[in-house]
Amino acid sequence: MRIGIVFFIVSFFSVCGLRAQTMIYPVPQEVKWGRQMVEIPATFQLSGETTADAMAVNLLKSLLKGEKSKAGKFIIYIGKRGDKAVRKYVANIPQHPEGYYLSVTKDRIVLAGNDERGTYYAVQTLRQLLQNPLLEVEIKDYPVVRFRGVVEGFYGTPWSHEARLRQLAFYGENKMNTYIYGPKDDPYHSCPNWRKPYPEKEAEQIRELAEIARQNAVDFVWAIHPGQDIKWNEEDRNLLLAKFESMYQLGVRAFAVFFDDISGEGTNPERQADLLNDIDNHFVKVKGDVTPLIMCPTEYNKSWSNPAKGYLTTLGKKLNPGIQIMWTGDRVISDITEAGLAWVNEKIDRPAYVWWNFPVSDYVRDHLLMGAVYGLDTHIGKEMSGFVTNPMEHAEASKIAIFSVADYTWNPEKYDPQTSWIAAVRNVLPGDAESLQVFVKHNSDLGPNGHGYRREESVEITPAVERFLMDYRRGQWSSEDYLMLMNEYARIAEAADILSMNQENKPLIEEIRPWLIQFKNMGLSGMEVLAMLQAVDADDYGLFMRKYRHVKALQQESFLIDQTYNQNPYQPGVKTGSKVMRPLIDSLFVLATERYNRMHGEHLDSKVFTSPHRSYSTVAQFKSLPVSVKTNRVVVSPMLEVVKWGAGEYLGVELDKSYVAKGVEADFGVKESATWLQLETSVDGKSWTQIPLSQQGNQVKAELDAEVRFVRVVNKSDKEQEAYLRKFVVVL
Ligand code: V0N
Repeated sequence: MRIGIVFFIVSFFSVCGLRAQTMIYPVPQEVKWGRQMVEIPATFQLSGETTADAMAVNLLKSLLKGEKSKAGKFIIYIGKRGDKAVRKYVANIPQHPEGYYLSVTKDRIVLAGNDERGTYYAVQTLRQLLQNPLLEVEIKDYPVVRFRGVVEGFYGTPWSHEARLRQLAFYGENKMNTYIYGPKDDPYHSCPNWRKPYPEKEAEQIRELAEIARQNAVDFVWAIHPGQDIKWNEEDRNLLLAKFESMYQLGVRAFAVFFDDISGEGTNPERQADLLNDIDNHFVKVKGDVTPLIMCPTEYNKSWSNPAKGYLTTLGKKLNPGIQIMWTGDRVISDITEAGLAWVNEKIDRPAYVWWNFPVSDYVRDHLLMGAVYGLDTHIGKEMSGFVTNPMEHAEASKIAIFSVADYTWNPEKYDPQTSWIAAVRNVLPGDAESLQVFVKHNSDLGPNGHGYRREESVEITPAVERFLMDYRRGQWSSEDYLMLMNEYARIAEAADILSMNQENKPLIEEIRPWLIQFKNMGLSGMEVLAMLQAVDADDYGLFMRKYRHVKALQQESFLIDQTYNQNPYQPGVKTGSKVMRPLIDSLFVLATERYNRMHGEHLDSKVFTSPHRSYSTVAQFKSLPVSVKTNRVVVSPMLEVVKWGAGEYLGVELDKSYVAKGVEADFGVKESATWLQLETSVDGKSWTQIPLSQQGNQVKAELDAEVRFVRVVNKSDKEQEAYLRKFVVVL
């Protein structure tokens, strides 16, 4: 074949290959690839650097290796609409806020923004193009959703200052323009200290965050959470304005007021609206350089809204038009749908500013939520004014979801959950993307939880898992399924070790290390349980006993890991592969052991080792509450949500055998719980002994000095009670 054709074919496929590699995220609105490779020469001209956005110019210079020179043939034009340097290209710039035109040809690069942020985003796109050999390209791009980013709004340990600095750089790279600072457990954000200025150290950190945000084209929004104890008077209004003023002095130019998760007078919508309009009229509008005020309503999701009361319509009618109203969807944790937005937008008389409670995990703290971002309608970009994701307390691990939220909010119509997820993994850990992909596949579901929100997990291997389990129960299995499962568990064990040694993103590895330890245990356990099956099938007693003992030891190790790490007071412990891969191991262990016992008349214990004690209840919300052991205390995991405790219903603990217990300590979040609660103990679960409870504030306790195996609290009143499960401990 003539060499010319060969060359053409080779270059054609290499160009396609390049395009696939140089996928740009967020996915741009319009990309036209050329055929020619482009080489930026050692010397080039830079036109517009004195008038273009300083951040954009700084970023551009950091990307270029060669030298600026007047004599350079190759010219780089940078500027925004109206700047002389890009005058010739202004017709190509999209007429959208933060839009830009980027073109790369053999003798020039044009970076033309519709505004300063657009210019900055053009350079961020060029940064991605330069990660591969440069091809001719013409891009016209802009974001569909106006405010895009993250709300640090979770319960639990707030992110560290260093983690926040890394986040801001990540948002700049992914064209997110909003970071809302609102950690529920920061006392200067919420009550009691929202009225007080930050102490010196924290103030300096806020100042630095506001500055670094600006350098990454991110609005640093400082949120205040005054609702739980605010008084609707002049004094508190002035204190709030003074706090905003002190934040303004620290460089903050964007503000929010949250009224979520409060009770009492602070929930009054008329008062809320008056306060916000005051802030808008006497602070935001007066300053002139502050972005639109954001508020989070008390009724922040449809399931909590009572249209008859007119809370949302009151806000919609009274709040100044420019004020943004946040919304989590049809429920606290919810997909974001066209119908759901239509419902709320009509009531608040403006496009909602979405607060998406994913991947936040403060109600399932033993799980990592690193799965794909999905459940977001792709045709509603214009129905929302903003979209911020509420992440996990694990900042680096949250980047998987944050990356895809950036992708979705920039260009919802072109968003694809799977490709975005894979790109997110590659972006967060380029060096070990394959191992991280294995890890996130099996760390995405939440397990059973009070919100009933679930996620896909272990999707590709699930058909083989279900087929194999069904076959094995019938007494046979297919060897290709067996090998597929063995291989998946091997991949899990490999990934755990490879990731734990990764040096590329150490903060990420430190965050997920407990889950890596548990992941390794699971990989090994899966391989060894499958080996157990093989030994039963081969009727090899010696081999079976070896594997059986090893799996039992691994089960105890897994329990120990779960008891040792991440011991928060709500969902302590470390769960991984909890939807598919761990349950399969437990099922196969029981089936293989029982089959072995039948074949050999043995009585090996086929129970999977987990917590020696368990909780049980007739209250729906108390179903399968985790129980953990802390030295001599048997602790039922607390819950955030308010609980409806029906008459006669009970919450109990069953110990693995009877003990002489010392006492019970509890807190049900209300002062008079001892009047309607009855404490009972039993050895056999049939005859019960009533035990007097003493109450001090919300704390109730009882002394015991008796043989017990069951301990329960019963609602002995004749009506449903409201309470919170703050603490329920049996002291042995
Ligand atoms: C859950 C649950 N929300 C909170 C926090 C938290 C998130 O991170 O942001 C998810 O757990 C508030 C929120 N604001 C828009 O979403 C609130 C809850 C349920 C019942 C309650 C109290 C809190 F009684």
